[in-house]
Amino acid sequence: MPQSHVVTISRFLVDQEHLHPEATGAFTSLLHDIALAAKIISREVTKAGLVDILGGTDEENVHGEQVQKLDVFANLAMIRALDHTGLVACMASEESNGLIEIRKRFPAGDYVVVFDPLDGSSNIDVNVSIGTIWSIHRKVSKGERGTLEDCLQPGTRQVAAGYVVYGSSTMLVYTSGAGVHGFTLDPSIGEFLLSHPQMRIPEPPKKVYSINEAYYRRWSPEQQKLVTYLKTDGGFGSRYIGSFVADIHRTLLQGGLFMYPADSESPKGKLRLLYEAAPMAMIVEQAGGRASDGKRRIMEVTPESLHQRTPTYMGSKGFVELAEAYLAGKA
Ligand code: AHM
Ligand code: MG
Repeated sequence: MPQSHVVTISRFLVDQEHLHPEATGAFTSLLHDIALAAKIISREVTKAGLVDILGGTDEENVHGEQVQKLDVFANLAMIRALDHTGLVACMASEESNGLIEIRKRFPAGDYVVVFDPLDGSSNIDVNVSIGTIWSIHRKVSKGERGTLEDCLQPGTRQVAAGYVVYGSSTMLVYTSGAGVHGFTLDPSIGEFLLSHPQMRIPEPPKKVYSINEAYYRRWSPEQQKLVTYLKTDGGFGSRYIGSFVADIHRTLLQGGLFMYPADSESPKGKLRLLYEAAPMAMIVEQAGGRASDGKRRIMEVTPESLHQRTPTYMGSKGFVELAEAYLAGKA
């Protein structure tokens, strides 16, 4: 690629900012900080296989440092990249039970960041792709510091959402409501480079469904009927990585239908609304797809608690609508 065509994430964010004369630069700076955390987590993820050589969790490594579990490390990397910036009012994370307040010695800002620092962590030990998911809201409460109310906003109020997939390469994909853009990390220069501008789920999509089919017996008769149709008369193929970020990334690039339904043991499914489903819903919709809990847009659901779960159906619009029709008993 000629040098003039290389667009770093920094340049891209600044160019986007210039499209909004009212912008203060705070939002650009926030995305920058998240990209930095992603690079730090990525570096650590690529070293994961060396843990047994360098020392395991709760042990000291060869440098005399305590080795942390990767998900704990990722959580701290996100918090540390954001808490001192004066841009963030409060945060919430899959790894932290309650609200993450900004420490008193740092100023608080106008944005709220919620995240799953390392999703799919059961895949770490087998060297399969994992990811980070994040979402940004504007603070709505009146006080100086953020509150629970600021975190518990519906997906429609997100000002940006994104994910990082640590795969054969590390990619950062984000939307701020004007399309979805993907950047690939060039580890030799430590920069995310624009590789996938204006991502759209392809039409016609690849006919692929993605679900943990081992739970078949726990599903509703409607869910069973849907999957039976997809793999017989529907003519669909199947792919399931078991890493939400990686499964959605494939769905964005190729099309398909990702499902994590409710079942008799998990009446609300497994995935978390606030920092897993809602950010991915914004990205999928921005890429021309649909994201539903089986009945309604995930984006329109107001969370009642930080770690609330939701059934999840995402991907090519027509496929998600087909799933909704089956679940409503209309197909
Ligand atoms: P985690 O947050 O504990 O990592 O769990 C979330 C992961 C998702 O990445 C993935 O879609 C799902 O769990 C897979 O679950 P299952 O093993 O039940 O199919
Ligand atoms: Mg998770």
